Amino acid sequence: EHGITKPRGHKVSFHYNSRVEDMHFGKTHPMKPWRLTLTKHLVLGYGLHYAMDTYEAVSAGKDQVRAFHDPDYVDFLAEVSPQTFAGLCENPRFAQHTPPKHEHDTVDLGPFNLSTSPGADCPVFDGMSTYLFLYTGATLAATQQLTTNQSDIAINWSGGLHHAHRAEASGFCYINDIVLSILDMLRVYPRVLYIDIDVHHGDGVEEAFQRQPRVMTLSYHRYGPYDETGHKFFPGSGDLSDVGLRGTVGEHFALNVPIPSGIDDRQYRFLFESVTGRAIEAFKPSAIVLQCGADSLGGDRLGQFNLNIKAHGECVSFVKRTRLPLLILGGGGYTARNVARAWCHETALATDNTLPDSIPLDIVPRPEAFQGKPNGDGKLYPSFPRLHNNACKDAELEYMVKKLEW
Ligand code: TV7
Ligand code: CA
Ligand code: ZN
Repeated sequence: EHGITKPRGHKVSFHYNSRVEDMHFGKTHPMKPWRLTLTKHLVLGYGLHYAMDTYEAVSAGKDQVRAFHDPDYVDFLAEVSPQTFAGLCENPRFAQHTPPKHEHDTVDLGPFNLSTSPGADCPVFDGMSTYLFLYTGATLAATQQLTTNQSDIAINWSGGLHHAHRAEASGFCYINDIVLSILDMLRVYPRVLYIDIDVHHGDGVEEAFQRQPRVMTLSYHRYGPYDETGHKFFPGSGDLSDVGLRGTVGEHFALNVPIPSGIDDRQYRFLFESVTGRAIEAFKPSAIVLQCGADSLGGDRLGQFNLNIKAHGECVSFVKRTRLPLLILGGGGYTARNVARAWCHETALATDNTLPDSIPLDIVPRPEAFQGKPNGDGKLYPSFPRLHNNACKDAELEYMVKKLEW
């Protein structure tokens, strides 16, 4: 008996393809797609799939991605792999997109800010094209589910990659699935509100719609110098005075809430509810896209906020209470088991379920999870380096033995 019930009065759809799990950005890179494996295991372990329609995502088409991205960039992303990268860099059509070299650069950057150097934010890795077009496909399917009135809430935890620009990868993001989704939504909804609770500024989405009064972007993020060297927290934009492109009709349709490190639940809840509430009142959106980056949680490897899962989830509940068509996306999140706990909890909130403190069903490891996969550097890494040794046991332990914080 799983105890999970279908939500009353609304329909939720869940979009996912397990093929995104096998990807490796590189051995020390903070972005770990297996956090999605963990999330899936918790969602299924709790039986939350009984409360939603689940869809296996298919890859987005190149034409769909061209709705926002530069056609050269789309071709490059579709063809690139560690094997083809050097050859593609020689092609003049792509070489013209190579940024000029800076003396302080620690890594060699190729076209579109992509790189095969270790330490790059946006590395070229094995299976990368598959990964990019799949997370985008999942977001577009989720979007279609909403625009055709087949779901009231649609979820894609593998999406939410808010830094990607028209012809440039940035901050672990290659295809901006959020921009593509909002462009689709604008065909049917008069106004779309984008809310971003990732600890980083949602710069790619803001920039894409800086002249568009039918889209309001609202990002909450860490902002300001973060160490003695004067370096700014990535990407360094999103000041309070940044309100959309001045002198255009888009002015005042971007909102930014810059926040110092260490913000706690109470302070964040106050900010989130007052600013978001007022934005909804004034803008009267017809649909909402919520990017739920989990790097705003306390203890995140990259983040500097101090939120508990409960407060993070309250953002989802607050937005859900508007009863507007809602697209829920993932994003950042670098302490994998906290990411999984948060997104599983938020899947429960979306479906009006309250999770018990223990997982009622056994989490069964898949046999293929034990097979390694060669990475871009030719080395063999285990597909799920921690899942079957630590992480899921951690999750089981933390859920079943220790009481949850909420
Ligand atoms: C949405 N922070 C994405 C957030 C993107 C943050 C950055 C790293 C990082 C990259 C690594 C790595 C890292 C421990 C952390 C100015 C730089 C400094 C590369 C080392 N370890 C999201 C992007 C951010 C790559 N980038 O919003 C390989 O940290 O600060 C920067 C830029 C230049 C490049 N160097 C970092 O959450 C999904 N990168 C280890 C290996
Ligand atoms: Ca943000
Ligand atoms: Zn982030």
